[in-house]
Amino acid sequence: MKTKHANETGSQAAASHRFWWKEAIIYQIYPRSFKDSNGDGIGDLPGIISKLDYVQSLGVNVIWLNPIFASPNDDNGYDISDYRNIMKDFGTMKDFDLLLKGIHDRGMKLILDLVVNHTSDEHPWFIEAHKSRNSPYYEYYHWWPAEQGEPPMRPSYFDEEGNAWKYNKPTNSYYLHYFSKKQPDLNWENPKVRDEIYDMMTFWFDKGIDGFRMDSISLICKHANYPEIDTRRYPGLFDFYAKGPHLHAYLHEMHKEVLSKYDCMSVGEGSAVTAKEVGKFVRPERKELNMLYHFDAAWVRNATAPDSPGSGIDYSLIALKRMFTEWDRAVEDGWPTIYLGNHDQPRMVSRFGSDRPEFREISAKMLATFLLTLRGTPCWYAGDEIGMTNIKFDNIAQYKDIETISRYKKAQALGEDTEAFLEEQKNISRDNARTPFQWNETVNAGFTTGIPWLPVNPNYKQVNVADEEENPHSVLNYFKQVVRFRQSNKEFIYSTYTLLDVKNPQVFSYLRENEHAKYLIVLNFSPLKAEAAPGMDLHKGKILLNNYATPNRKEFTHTLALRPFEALVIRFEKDEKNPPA
Ligand code: ISL
Ligand code: CA
Repeated sequence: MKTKHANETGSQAAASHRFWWKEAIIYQIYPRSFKDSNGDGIGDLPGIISKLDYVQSLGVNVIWLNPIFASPNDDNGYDISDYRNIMKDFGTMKDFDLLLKGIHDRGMKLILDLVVNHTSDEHPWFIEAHKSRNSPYYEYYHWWPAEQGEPPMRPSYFDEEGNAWKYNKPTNSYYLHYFSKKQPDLNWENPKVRDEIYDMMTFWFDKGIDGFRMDSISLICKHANYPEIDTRRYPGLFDFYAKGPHLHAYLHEMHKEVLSKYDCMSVGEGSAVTAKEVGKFVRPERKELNMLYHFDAAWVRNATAPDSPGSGIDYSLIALKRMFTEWDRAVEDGWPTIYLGNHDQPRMVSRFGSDRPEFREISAKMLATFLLTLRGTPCWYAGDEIGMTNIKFDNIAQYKDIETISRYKKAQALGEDTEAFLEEQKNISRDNARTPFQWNETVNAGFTTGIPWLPVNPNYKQVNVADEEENPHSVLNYFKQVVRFRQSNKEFIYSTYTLLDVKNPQVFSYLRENEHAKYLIVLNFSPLKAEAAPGMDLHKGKILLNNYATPNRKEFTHTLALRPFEALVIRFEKDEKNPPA
């Protein structure tokens, strides 16, 4: 599939330049939790194949699968032991080929997860490397020789003791692992490692995949002389990890060696990348990646205080608005990607909407309007289209996620308040988003005939695809409506974005504008009534989308009265003689 490549020269850099990946809606599937075909309680590739008609019915056009490669599953597939084989739990290469064909036959595309910051410690490279300093694979990883004393402090994200160095006796040295000790970091400084990775990427492209989501890509390049880190400058230290000296040289090289040869999508996970830095990754003339997603929205709840006690919102919506606007501007000449939830985050309706029964559906619809009408390619997490919510486990024994478990153990060892920790995990643990997909109201929500690897959310009798397909007012049917609006209106996709009503503590309003029309999007993020004042004459607007079944019939002049979590998309024709103010 060597066609005209996706990352052309600077002259084509304009944000309006059209590519399929800008017009895509990415549908993210966590394979372990989507559909089990053989009753072992674990979702698998044949399960996904059996549900491709459903995915197609949504109107989305790109599927992103979390890692499906051979793995001992210390971190659910983010610890890969063989990049060219399929995880046994998920099926075989034959299943993969059928899946890819099924996706392409339905006019959709497939992107895979590229996990190359680290491998599994059970990858043959590491098995060889850890035996001897003389192994040709030793330099595939990062080591600190013990004769030089204790290695400089490096924190680990998943390690129970928090230490990213682990001593290895046969080599009398420590290896580096930013994540768990079963996820040793690859040494990108070694050109052989980079060649292996580019070959592996080429292997999958030649099979016909359409791109990669790149895991932890900002962390791949290390300061390989291991300086002591100034913790005042980098308090969390992940910030330091994301700024390795040759990072952009490597991404540029990857583009040249692989990405430039295919008409593909590349979307990086931008851990610790700031809005100021994103341009370096995605400005088209730099020839690195198409898009990069950030963590700023995910952290807004922890990082900001409510705007006003009367807003009914327990974080700063004004900060969230500013943040999305800043990121939009930061990639004015590139292309944003938008998400509010994924397999690492809690369910978006529980975090940014409300999972209280009276608000769950309406707020899930409001958030769908948001994700699908911002400028950028939306990354939609499977299950959000039916309004799936956090499961909120009570007990540490219910959790399967290495992050929650290792942090719990660490808190315990430090004598910290584990009750408070568990309360917090109800809202933020990654397992909240990993519970099985809710297909119908039969046992285990139709996910498996066996025992599901993670419990099904008990609300599956109210929240499931089968019921929502029947109900014209369901979250699912509203989602499809917004998808249709976006997919049938390419001009809208390329429209500019402008934030309005900046200081409103309850309402997120913005204008999308092109040659022919202006679209006003008004979103009440609060469980209370609200008023929007977008600062324009509204009376000529035509309502295209409204998440309430009973339409908002108010005559609008300059303000809009909104019901709790109400969302409106209003179109204004552009008439040169009579512009809409
Ligand atoms: O924000 C972070 C550090 O700044 C972390 O969230 C970290 O970058 C993030 O957890 C990376 O996530 C990805 O890599 C992990 C895996 O467990 C996640 O599921 C994946 O999305 C290790 O491969
Ligand atoms: Ca299975």
